[in-house]
Amino acid sequence: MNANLFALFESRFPADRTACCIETHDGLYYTWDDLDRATAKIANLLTALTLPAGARVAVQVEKSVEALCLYLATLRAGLVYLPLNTAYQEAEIDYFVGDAEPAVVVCSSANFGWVSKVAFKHNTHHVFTLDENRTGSLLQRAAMQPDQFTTVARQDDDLAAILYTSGTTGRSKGAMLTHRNLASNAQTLHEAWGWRSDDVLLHMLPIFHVHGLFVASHGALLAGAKMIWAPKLDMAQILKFIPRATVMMGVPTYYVRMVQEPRFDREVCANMRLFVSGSAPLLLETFDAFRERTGHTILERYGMSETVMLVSNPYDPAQGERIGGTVGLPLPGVSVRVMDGEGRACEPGVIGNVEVKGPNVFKGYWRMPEKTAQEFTADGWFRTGDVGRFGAEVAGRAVPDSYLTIVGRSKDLIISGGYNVYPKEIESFIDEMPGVAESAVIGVPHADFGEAVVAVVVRKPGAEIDEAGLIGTLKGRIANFKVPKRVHVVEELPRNTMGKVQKNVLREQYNTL
Ligand code: MLC
Ligand code: AMP
Repeated sequence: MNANLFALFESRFPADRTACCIETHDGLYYTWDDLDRATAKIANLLTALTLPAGARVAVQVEKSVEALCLYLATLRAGLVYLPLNTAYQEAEIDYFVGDAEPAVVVCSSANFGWVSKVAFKHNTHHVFTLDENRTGSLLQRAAMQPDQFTTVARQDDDLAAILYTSGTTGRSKGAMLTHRNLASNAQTLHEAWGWRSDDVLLHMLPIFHVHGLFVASHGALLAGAKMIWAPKLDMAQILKFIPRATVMMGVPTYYVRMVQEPRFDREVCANMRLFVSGSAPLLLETFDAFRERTGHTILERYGMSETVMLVSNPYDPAQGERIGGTVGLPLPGVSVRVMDGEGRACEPGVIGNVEVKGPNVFKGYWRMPEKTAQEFTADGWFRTGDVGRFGAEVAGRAVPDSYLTIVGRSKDLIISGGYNVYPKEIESFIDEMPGVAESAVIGVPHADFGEAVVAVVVRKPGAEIDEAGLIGTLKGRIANFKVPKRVHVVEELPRNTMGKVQKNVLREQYNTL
């Protein structure tokens, strides 16, 4: 059997391929036949480049149906997909391209000038453009290719995608995901969340991270269900399309904004079957407010780039209640344990490190065998870097011992609006700036983004540091969501007796924006 993930999707295409597969926010309709032909053409183009096995296709483009087709075509051609956040700037892209050495880079035509320079510098000779209005050299070249393609045979363990996740040391790591990782997780979620062929997914997430690219798109593709495709979070479009949708997924900021919208009520979401939240903690107050407003109980789940989805609140009430503040039960086939500092399993109610195992757990970090080895225990469990507990209680309510609650992170990580920001990376950019002696970057509570990035900066003797100037410089260098919303200039950073910066002290001191 062909383990290629695309072969699995193909096997689930509906019998009527003239049915609508994707409807866009601006009124275009793509049938399942269209999806088949478009992916075949791009797969033929990629194949014609005669790339070596395992070649990477790095993509930084705005969201479009054609961008999804490029992802699917890469799978279909047996190559490895490497999605990149559109907010990344030159220094960030330079690192990813240098590290991953992709054979092909696809970018927007607006960025072609600098992206192609970066690509050529790293010996990537195939650079195509793709824009959200269905133009660019990729589609021009693909248009000349045949519209049939036999999906390339892949083994379970072959790479399907590499997802870069920032590292605690400041260097991003490429998480290598195999066809089996993605296929097993998609099938598990298909069952667990009761996907149906008559579902309609309102797809409003970006497609360069796990949540939008895998969890949401794979769900609809595997069910042979239709998607309504919108470029980004937009309340007007939610109000327009949700009456026809049955499933929607979002990071917590999506739900915060929905409950703030007075017109978002029971009536507009009467047709909905399932709202899923993940990528960051959903506040209990948002969970409660959403239920009160709409009558729907958000299903919160927990996962990460290295593992796809791990734990989910139940879909089916017969399997249990959705409990706000918890992330639910380990998904079928996924094992989760909470361990103390000595490598012993914690009793229910006791907080410890979350470790996981299963067919969904990645193959390792790209070209970082030591880092990979460090992140796995001797008995083969992956250390998530998240801290949690089974059971106990949330907001005074008893939680069954089978339910996991994420209470924090052992990794120094900020999650802002569902995007990960590693303080170390931002600190290294700030520390290079003139007048800066050192810095500490922390996350503070933020009503919209959950957490916001704040920098505490020590100036060199006699130097002046201007908050707006520092923020302005950073905006030109790193992705906008990583830029601190505030900069506090101080004389020195609080340190413990070991000389380590006490970020908890800073978080208390600067806990509002
Ligand atoms: C935008 N801005 C942010 C931000 N997003 N600041 C902090 N954190 C964020 N996440 C800033 C911009 O820099 C800009 O500032 C201003 O907000 C307006 O930008 P925008 O693009 O118009 O914002 P908006 O469209 O409102 O975007 C917010 C958002 C977006 C929440 C819709 O961030 C988003 O789509 N997040 C989803 C992330 C996601 O898909 N995560 C899944 C990861 S997978 P300025 O100053 O420049 O004007 C994963 C695994 C798992 O974690 O379990 O799923
Ligand atoms: P990423 O590296 O972008 O894949 O982010 C994964 C991280 O997001 C996890 O390790 C968690 O810290 C966090 N995360 C994902 N889902 C949840 C959730 N439902 N609750 C709390 N944290 C979450």
